[in-house]
Amino acid sequence: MNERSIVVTYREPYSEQEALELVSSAGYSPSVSFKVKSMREGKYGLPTGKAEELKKLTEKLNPELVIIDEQLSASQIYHLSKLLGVKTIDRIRLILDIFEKRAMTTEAKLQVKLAELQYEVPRIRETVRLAKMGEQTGPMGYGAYEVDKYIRFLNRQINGLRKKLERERMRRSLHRQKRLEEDKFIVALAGYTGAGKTTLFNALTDENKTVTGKMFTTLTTTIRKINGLNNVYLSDTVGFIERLPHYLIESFKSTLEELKYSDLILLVLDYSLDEELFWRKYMASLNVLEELEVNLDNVVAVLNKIDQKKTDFVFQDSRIKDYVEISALKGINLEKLREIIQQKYNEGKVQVINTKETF
Ligand SMILES: Nc1nc2c(ncn2[C@@H]2O[C@H](COP(=O)(O)OP(=O)(O)OP(=O)(O)O)[C@@H](O)[C@H]2O)c(=O)[nH]1
Ligand SMILES: [Mg+2]
Repeated sequence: MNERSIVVTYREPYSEQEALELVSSAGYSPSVSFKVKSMREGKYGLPTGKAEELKKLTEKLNPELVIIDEQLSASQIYHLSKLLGVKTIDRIRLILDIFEKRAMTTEAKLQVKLAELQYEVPRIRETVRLAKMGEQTGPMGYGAYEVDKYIRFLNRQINGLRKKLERERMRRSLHRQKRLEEDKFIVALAGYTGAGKTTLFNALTDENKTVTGKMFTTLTTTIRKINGLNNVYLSDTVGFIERLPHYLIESFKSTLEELKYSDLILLVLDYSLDEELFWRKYMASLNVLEELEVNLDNVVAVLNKIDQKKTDFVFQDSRIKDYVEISALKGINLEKLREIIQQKYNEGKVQVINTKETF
């Protein structure tokens, strides 16, 4: 796929940069950005004046696709694409496009399919309703039977996928149970997409998993033993992003639950970012962890990419007390990280013994 596109983004440089990265990760390129202050209002999502301006730009550039870097309602997408006369997609569809490209395992494919159906169903209904209103061909109910039938079919698919994923969840929980019985200590990597989780995973396990500059390179979970530490295993999984809709987290729950049930979480953060963007991504990551009901006492902040650190702000947050600065790529401070993991493992063991004594 190689489409010429216009991407509508918020004005802040980091929003534009992330939007362009998403667009390129989805395989759409090259794109022209069109900046706006607001994308969550009115008929088009954009203020009417801006929508008109965008229409002029669209006429001039004749792109194949317009991407709105925000979640729009079905009716906003409908009205905007009608106004522009080109295919128009929103941020969620864009992220789903990337996920669809990356999904390699059966589980990841099921998860992406579920998220897509949950995205599409309310939109199909709304789009059909609006199209009918516009056409004015007889009563509103015309064709409603077919649409209802189709939506019922999609809902059955959703239920089927949920059941399959539930079985996958059970399978995972059996594995977890086994690991628990074998006294294995599970360390999970979490963090924003592109923070360097897989690079760190490879460095600590001698694996050779794919690392790219593209977003959402990893969608599935892999677990491997950490070198040089007995009984300690590391899991790498899907990255986070800002403004992630709830149902996307919901459909990836069986994968993301690895975080909830791990003994220790390494929250990998890109410490080379400027301060504002660093905290933004940190907050987005904390939101996901909170949504998964992770206990923040079990989280260590791993401040990655110190080889590239440009500004001298320091990490400090009362919610996460333990932290370590590393470079996964250059192998800086990895020994220190191993020591922290070992120490947490020892503490964990003590806790287990105590609990056993108490009961
Ligand atoms: N300079 C520098 N770059 C790094 C470091 N660690 C990772 N990177 C780069 O950051 C980019 C993203 O790395 P990944 O390991 O794929 O990131 P990820 O967190 O697994 O990303 P997702 O799988 O998309 O969630 C790659 O280009 C890496 O080479 C580091 O310590 N220093
Ligand atoms: Mg990765």
